[in-house]
Amino acid sequence: MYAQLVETGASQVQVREEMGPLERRFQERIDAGIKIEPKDWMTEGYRKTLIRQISQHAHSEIVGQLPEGNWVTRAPSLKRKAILLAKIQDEAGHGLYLYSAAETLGVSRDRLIGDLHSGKAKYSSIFNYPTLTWADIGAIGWLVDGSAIINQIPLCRCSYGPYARAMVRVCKEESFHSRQGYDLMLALCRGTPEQKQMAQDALNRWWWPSLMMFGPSDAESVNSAQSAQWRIKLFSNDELRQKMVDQSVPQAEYLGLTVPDPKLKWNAETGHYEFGDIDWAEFHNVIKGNGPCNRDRLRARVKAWEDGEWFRDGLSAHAEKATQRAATTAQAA
Ligand code: FAQ
Repeated sequence: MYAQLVETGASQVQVREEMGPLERRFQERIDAGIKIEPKDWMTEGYRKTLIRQISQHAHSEIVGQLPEGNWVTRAPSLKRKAILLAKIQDEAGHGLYLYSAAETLGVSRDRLIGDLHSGKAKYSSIFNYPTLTWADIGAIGWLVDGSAIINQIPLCRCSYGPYARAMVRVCKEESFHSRQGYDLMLALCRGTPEQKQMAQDALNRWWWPSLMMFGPSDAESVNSAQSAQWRIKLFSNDELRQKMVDQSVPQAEYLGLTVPDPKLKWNAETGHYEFGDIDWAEFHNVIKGNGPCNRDRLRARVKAWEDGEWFRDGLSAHAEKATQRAATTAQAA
């Protein structure tokens, strides 16, 4: 039996009264806070939504290495280089946990990677902006990893077990990433006037794209209502974006920097900052593939995949031989 779908603004959600017995039982488990595990029964919509979100998330981690990788050879000290290398390596690890979590839903990693390389799959808009100066590395840690943590802490409690568990470790590592970014910004802001200006310029360029990371406004978010019903999303895009603004503005003040938003204003009644309009045309343009670096990012990923083919083939041949050897030894015993 198919559940009836009902329009709720931009989204559609399943009406409980119209659910079949399996769907109802599934939703009741989610409502009771019981984690869904790979071998449990789940609706096709839930499976597809998770494959979409987890794979986009994995792609973001992998593509997200590229803007920072641009500065490994130019880090200003050995200490900063070691920190940056460790961070970029962590991002690769996050991608791997996430691809593994997606695979538990019955999709192959090769298909997911194929979708990224063909331009079919999305990844976070933020990684399509260039890293023009060393201060951009600080701004990414502070604002981009800071936003990633705000978005990902609730995901540690999401309904799908493998995704929730992967997020626990990811969030711990993101916390280190965010601190190193703020520490870098602090060093620049306590440095020469030119260094402080470099930090301000990075904040100017990364502020608005960081706010866009949280996705379209709630009114425009097509997936939110259903993902909230399935407890994949525990907070809305706008709620998380507001948390990011409320957290980052005092941090910018401490650095002595100005947030590039003339409409930014503290509202004592709501206890939140009010902020200006996001340029959604820019956001849509970037996710359509027309941001400043989209083409470069995909080209770099495809090249890395092609360059690594001989190594993957070698690993597969070695694994096959090891399996054959183990089978021969077992037969002989
Ligand atoms: N960029 O209906 P909604 C990181 C798409 S990891 C591109 O609201 P949903 C770590 C969305 O996919 C950063 N596309 O969608 C790091 C959907 O299109 P679709 C990644 C976006 O899924 C730091 C359409 O718009 N984090 O930074 C974006 O309910 C430093 C409608 O949107 C995650 O992936 C965007 N910003 O909510 C690494 C977290 N926003 O798929 C390296 C997990 C929206 O229907 C260095 N993901 N879209 O064709 C999520 O929480 C959610 O997927 C949202 C979007 C909140 C991103």
